[in-house]
Amino acid sequence: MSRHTPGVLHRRLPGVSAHPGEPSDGPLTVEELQLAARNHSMPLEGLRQDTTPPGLHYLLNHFDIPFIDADHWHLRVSGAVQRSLELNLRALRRAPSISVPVTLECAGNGRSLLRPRPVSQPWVLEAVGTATWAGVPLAYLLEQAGVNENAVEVVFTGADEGLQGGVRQQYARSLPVAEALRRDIVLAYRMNGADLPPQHGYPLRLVVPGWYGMASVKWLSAIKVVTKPFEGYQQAVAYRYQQNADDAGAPVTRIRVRSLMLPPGVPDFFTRRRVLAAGPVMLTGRAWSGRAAVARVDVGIDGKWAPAHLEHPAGPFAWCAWSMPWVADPGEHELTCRAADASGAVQPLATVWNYQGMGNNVVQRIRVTVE
Ligand SMILES: Nc1nc2c(c(=O)[nH]1)N[C@H]1C(S)=C(S)[C@@H](COP(=O)(O)O)O[C@H]1N2
Ligand SMILES: [Mo]
Repeated sequence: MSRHTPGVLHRRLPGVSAHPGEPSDGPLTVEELQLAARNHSMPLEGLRQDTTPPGLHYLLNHFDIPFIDADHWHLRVSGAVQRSLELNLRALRRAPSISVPVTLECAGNGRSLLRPRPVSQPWVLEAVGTATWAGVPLAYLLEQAGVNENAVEVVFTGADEGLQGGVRQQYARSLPVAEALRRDIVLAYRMNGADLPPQHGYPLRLVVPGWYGMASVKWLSAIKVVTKPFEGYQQAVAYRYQQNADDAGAPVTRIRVRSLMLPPGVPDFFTRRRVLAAGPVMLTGRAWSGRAAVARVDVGIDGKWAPAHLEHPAGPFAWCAWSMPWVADPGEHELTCRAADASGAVQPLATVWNYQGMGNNVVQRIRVTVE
């Protein structure tokens, strides 16, 4: 290594490449297994509940969960503002508050279904959850600070730190100013009515309804209003729709429309294949989109589609329940569900590949044996 290392922030460790590896057709690696053991998805039976209990809500942490002493923690709001702010947890709890039901989904959900497989957190289809997040509206704090005319983005930095792509960093993401001023973005100190659990961002996290999960920065330590687009790793390198490693790609933003079905019957322990008794069964699930309201869900049984009944969601960015009765006849069946949103977007029937495995909202297929 050079003796003239410019500083720890952009130092690349010897032997660490910019990417975890090229997409692979090989078996799952030990590194993917290690990530899968640290981060978990929502068991599909979590689709039964409107609100996902914290232990069932999916989890994605890039680095270590920081240990934060809330008595000495504070949030700093600075940069291109009229007056910088510094607030502790008590001050935040005294500020006006809102409570927002939000479906969060990891942008990498569905990654393991791609061929070749982008090598990272190996999600299947369940990196999703819906919680009620309560705290201070971000817009309120930004208005208190007074955003300058020349501001373009707001950068959110978490207390967690590590290396990714050989780059030493604190987890950080930005939002355009206009987006940051939305009334429903919350600096949450409560999840489903309780303090945030450590793994979900204690004591304070950002929640950006409608955006894939990477925008909702946990363990928030600083908010900085900036006059140039933020170029941090999680903004400029990760979370891009790329065709190859050299493609600058387009930024990943809002959640694409998706639906999931609660698998009927009982699973086989190892294969998760379902076994179901013949006769009437109510097929149920949830559907969501961060771009527009869910407009319809169709359920496919052995390739034959019929519309499901939709219920109202708890909020504009919370999933909605759907159901469809089925009379299961003995034999092997394939069950599918497919949602469309009010923008006209519909889930693809086949995977659409990209280099980082982002936004794969392909339909779910469940094999069942009816006895
Ligand atoms: N500080 C910090 N915030 C973070 C992350 C992280 O690793 N560090 N992961 C992001 C990603 S990629 C996702 S999908 C969501 C996951 O939120 P959850 O674990 O509460 O479900 O948090 C986001 N916020
Ligand atoms: Mo994510």
